[in-house]
Amino acid sequence: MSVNEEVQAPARTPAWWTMAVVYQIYPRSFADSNGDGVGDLGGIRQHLDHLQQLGVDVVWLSPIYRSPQADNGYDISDYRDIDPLFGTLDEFDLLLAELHERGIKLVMDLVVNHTSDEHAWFREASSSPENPKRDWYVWRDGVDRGDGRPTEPNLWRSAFSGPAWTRPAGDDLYYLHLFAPKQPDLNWENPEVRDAVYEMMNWWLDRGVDGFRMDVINHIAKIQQDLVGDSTGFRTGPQIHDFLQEMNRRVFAGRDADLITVGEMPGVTVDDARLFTGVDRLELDMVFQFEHVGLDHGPASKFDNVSLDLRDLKRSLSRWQTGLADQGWNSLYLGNHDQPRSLSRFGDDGHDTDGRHRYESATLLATILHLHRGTPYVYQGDEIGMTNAFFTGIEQYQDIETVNWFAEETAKGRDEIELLEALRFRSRDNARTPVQWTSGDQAGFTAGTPWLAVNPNHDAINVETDRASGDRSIFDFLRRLIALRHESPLVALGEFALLEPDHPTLYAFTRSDDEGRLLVAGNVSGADVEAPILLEGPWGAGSLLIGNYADAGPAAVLRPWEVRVIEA
Ligand code: TEU
Repeated sequence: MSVNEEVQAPARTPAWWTMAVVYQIYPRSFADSNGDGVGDLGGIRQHLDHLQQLGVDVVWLSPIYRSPQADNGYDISDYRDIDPLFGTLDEFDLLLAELHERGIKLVMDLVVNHTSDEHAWFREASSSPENPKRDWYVWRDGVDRGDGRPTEPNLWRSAFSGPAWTRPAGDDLYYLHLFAPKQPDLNWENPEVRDAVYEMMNWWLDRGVDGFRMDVINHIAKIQQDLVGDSTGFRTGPQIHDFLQEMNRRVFAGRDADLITVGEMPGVTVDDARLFTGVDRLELDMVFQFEHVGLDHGPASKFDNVSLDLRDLKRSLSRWQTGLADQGWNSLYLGNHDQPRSLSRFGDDGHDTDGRHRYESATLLATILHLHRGTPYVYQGDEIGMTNAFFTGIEQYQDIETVNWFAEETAKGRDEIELLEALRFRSRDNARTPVQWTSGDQAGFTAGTPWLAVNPNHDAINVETDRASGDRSIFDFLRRLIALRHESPLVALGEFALLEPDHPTLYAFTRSDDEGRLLVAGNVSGADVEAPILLEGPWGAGSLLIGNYADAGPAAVLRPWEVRVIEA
């Protein structure tokens, strides 16, 4: 079958995950049960009530495999073991059983674009050019760029600074690493690599896990001629569809109805996503796309902050809604362990703003996200409105991307104050500070010293305080949004239509199906906004399904960060 062929999906029962909500746990920052300062499986097991009360259907764990932790576990040295930092396989089995008892599924992070350089496969591959595992990785000759001395095979840069190629001491060739030198890329063109990955995936599914979140999975398909040329084909090569269809046949076939698969895919377009997620193409259930989280990036890099124009965000998300309406499926997210905290990025976090509307802005953002069509992903801490870290010194940061970028830019002579300012908004560590459980010591995260500082605002922002806040609890509001998706096919599946695309602060859209319709109208600003739409057509006589102000307020004005979902 031609890989680009689009197949029209016939009407069928919607998959369970169209009504599901996923909660992402970044284990090292969730909860520490043994006082070593790093979150672990024991810590997760202590907070299962939290997840169950929130009502999420699925937990996705960022990597817990054995790893030297150069990239916090996204550098795996053994795919079939748990890193001692987090626990043991026995403890993992317990966690899985306890989640299942509560009706919660568990998704593993699958990091197979690259391994750790300490994985046995790479140790063998780098031991000699004749080693049978040599071709499991991507090796190329250096290129003479005119000075008689061979340098890297092409000009690709690592996402974590420096060239994407390293020549080990004593070796003639360079190996490819799109991320850190400690994360060598696997060679997916080699069928032995694919066999080994599929076997490992089956091993986890046989153990009982319910699916995979696949790290940079579109990077497994490189455009081969570009590996020695200087163009940009390090991802989404045409063979990607063959790889994913093969994976589907070899791993998911026969059990896919119970599973959930999501491919993380930087740079993919709506058209790509239609192919990856069209039901009859048998590739993936959904993808994480990056368009909407790139809108506030300047031309230089992700650290180049430009202010977000809400109109761009609305148009972007709306294009994905429309593009995947008849084929494929959206994942919905505003933040994760790589992105700034969504409240700091889009809301009123009390830092450069006055913070009076932290509750309203957090609930507004959640409502907009959860009322789109797709599967929503909640990142740990968002359920209580956690904010960026706002570190002030480079020594406070741990993230490899942050640390390397700062060193590279200071070496170019850039002003440190300016760099720190950029990190304050963009460093991945903003989302990685420990979950704030209480107002007490280390926010109740650990009895020891946390691997990354707890945000000082934990005295006010923490699970205990939020849950005692009555009708101003963000957790409780989110719980209601999640329940709404479970109860309402209209919320899960209804058709999406954007209203007021050119309005700079009003975010309005409708959802509709044969049985009913909803209007979502939100004020993405700290000032009142006129919203005549609230009185137009059927909406004036509609009823409020959920909103984030306790009293009714003016009929056609939305107050600061107010959102209303109206049923007509
Ligand atoms: O991230 C891939 C990715 O493209 C980026 O979001 C990345 O985090 C980086 O910020 C680019 O600027 C995935 C994981 O989510 C991330 O944590 C890993 O570091 C990365 O892959 C490598 O495994």
